[in-house]
Amino acid sequence: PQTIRLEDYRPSDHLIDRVDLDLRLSPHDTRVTATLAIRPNPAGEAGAPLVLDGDELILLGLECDGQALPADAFAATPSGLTLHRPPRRPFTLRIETQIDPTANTKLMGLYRSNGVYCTQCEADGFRRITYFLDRPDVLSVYTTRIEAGRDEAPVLLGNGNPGACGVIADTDRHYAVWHDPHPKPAYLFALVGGRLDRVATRFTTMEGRDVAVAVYVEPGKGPRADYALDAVVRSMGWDETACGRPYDLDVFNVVAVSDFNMGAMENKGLNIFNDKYVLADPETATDTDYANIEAVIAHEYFHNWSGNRVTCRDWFQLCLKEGLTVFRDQEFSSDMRSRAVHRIGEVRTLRARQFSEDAGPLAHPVRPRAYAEINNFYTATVYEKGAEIVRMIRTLLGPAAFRAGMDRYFAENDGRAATVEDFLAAFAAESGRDLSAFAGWYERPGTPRVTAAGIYDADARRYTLSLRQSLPSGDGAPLVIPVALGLVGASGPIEAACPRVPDGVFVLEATSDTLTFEGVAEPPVPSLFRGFSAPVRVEMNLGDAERLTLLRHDTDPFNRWQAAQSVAMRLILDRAGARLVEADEAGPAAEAYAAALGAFLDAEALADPAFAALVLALPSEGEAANEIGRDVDPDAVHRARQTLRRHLGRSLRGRLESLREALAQAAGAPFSPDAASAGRRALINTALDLIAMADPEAGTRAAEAQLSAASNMTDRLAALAILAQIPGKARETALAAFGERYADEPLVLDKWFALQATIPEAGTLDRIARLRSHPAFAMTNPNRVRALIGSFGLGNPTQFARADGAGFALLAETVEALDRVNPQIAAKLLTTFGSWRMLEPARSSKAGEILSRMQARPSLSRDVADILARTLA
Ligand code: BAL
Ligand code: ZN
Repeated sequence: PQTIRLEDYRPSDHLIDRVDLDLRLSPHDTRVTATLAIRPNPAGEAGAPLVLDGDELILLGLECDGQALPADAFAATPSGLTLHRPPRRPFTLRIETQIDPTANTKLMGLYRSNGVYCTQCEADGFRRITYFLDRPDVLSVYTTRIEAGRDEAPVLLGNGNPGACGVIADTDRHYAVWHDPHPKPAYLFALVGGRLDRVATRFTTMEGRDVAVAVYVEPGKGPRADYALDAVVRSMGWDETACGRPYDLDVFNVVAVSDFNMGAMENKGLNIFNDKYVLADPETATDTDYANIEAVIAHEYFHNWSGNRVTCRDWFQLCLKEGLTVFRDQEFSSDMRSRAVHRIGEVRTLRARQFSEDAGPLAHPVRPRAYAEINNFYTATVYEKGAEIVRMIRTLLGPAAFRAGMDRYFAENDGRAATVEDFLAAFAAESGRDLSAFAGWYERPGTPRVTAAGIYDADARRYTLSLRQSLPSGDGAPLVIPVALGLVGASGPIEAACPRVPDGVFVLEATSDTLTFEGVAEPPVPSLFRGFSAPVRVEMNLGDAERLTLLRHDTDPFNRWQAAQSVAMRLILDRAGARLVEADEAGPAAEAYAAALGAFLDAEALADPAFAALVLALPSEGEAANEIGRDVDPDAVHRARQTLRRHLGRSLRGRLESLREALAQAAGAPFSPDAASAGRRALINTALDLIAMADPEAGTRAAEAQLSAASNMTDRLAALAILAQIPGKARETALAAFGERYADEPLVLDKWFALQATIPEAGTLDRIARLRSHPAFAMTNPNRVRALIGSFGLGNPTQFARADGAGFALLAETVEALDRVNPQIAAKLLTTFGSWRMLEPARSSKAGEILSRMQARPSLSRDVADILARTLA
């Protein structure tokens, strides 16, 4: 495939100021008439041909300034339309195309989801609707007329504000006109037509604009949209109070559809969502679902400024809108919930997804320099590491200069397609700080490593801390790394003087540096990267006792959690490294760890159950594998982690049972999805999980009781998840009953698919084969595929990376079959192979063989071919 490079960027030779679209929706024969007001771009090449993008289009008509064009004046194929000699002045092009939304299983462009017409145009779906300059730096004002059968599509929605609507005389059809006054790139175009229920409210902006806010869902699901609607209103309020950003149209619509490639899409004034991130009630949604809905609703809404009002010049700048908007939604969720708990969740996600991506063959800079298929760059690196970069800017500048920089960025770039340089320039201007070295974070792939070493001189009451940074990509200028830090002693925080750590943040700008703290009265333990102040791996030779001092006494909740994680990780790695097989020998270090957790629970669990649940949770097998980095045996990692869990369960059993009782009383009824209630449920269920590890029989009984008594999906699913890990009749009975109970609830069945796909047993492959024939499973629905096959690849390391290669084969077969239906999702699924090279030789050679066989197949999509080539490189 052709490689597109950042260095080759050139402005478009033409601009399109206005777009008038007329779409006559019909299941197999939709007609699109686009009337485009085009002019030469003064910044482009004079007299250049007009080259419009297309993808699987049928051209029915073409006129320039009202005249049909002679055959030698243009060339049209399904994938492009070229005017060889376009006028050198403003002109109007009228293009009529024909498309088949029902046949569109790629879910890009205009398609039908459960009978609802909807669109997805980012990154390059608009060219599947009409021929266009489908690039983000061409901004146009759109007026859209949508026409459809009244019965088939009583609701017709477009971008912007509603205009005229009515029935078409003597037909069963009607129409609606929408006008969006804000110039936008084509990727933000959207329309919806279908039979949908509406829940609505109103919001008055800080500027006094009265906005009609609505969420549209499939008929009958209205009550499940209330939480999402509330999240929209809270997002609108937060963006005003926290960021000074008001909404700018008279309506804001959210539509939930069941077939969607992404989580959701920020189309101007008409956000289209994967229904998984809208629909919620206690019977069908877990606490995690509620939190995700809140976050994704906020994310898409916040794009209205960070993405829509200020968009990206080209797709290399994707992090400009995505990293920034993730940062904004993280801040929103932190304000709505517990900041510390949320931060830990963000870092767990980053480490699980981004650190592994950065350590494997798909590693790329936050701002990539080249791509063959842009859809493959909607990655954890662009999103999550991109958000960490914005967070580091705030840490470096402080909140006031950061806010001023954001305000300047929006003011200077409103209505423009901007670059990372524009973003950094706004902060540099406000803070007076040179950010050119900091910009390295956008350019350098790989997770930096910071190695720390400390020396305490008791006589001088001096502590010396050395820090050294290194990047996997070897040489190059050092990065600018904000290190939030402090010192902690045996009985609490230590106040010590170090002028180079103002406000608790040292900025590591050189490859190595040394800090000296004076007046340190006792041997300190350094608490480094408080709040995870930079996306780095930290190495310091601290003993367990020192780390457990941090768990007890650090003032930074993130590092308290991190301390417990680090001890657990070392215990898992030691055991996995020795490839110990005996089941129950935990050892004295594990005893000390369990004792520290016990003391922590006694002191704090009831005061902050959500935090306690996180402290009790061990690092995942994937994280442990990443930490090992090479020659990984997933079975050894699994056994090591299970042994430690079992040990914790046995050591803490009495406490865990008392906690469950105390928390159950406090949980109360009715169900509320608020963070405090969710935290109590999290600890209740984490405790049950450990109890079941210690005593599977008692765990089974307790899980069965919880399953039948549960008043909400969080408790029900947690109980089922515990049963799913314990082989036997109870498991099969519970799984079958759950499957029957929710046979008509696809989003709940997704949880059921995922639970079964992640059972770490040899029989799971057969189970998945059976579930692929389940009536609810469909290769055409991305959520189903992600639930059953994606969860297997991402969440079942022992079976995906089976020594016989059968797990890899299952994934590969699915990718090949899916590639003919939906290449974008097929390529995403294939990224589960990202860590194949770090496996021990027998497993990695099996993976390599299977990937190479796939690469030899003819007619792979560009999406899959690109991931394959990079994975095998
Ligand atoms: N822009 C694609 C979906 C999202 O990140 O909001
Ligand atoms: Zn986004």
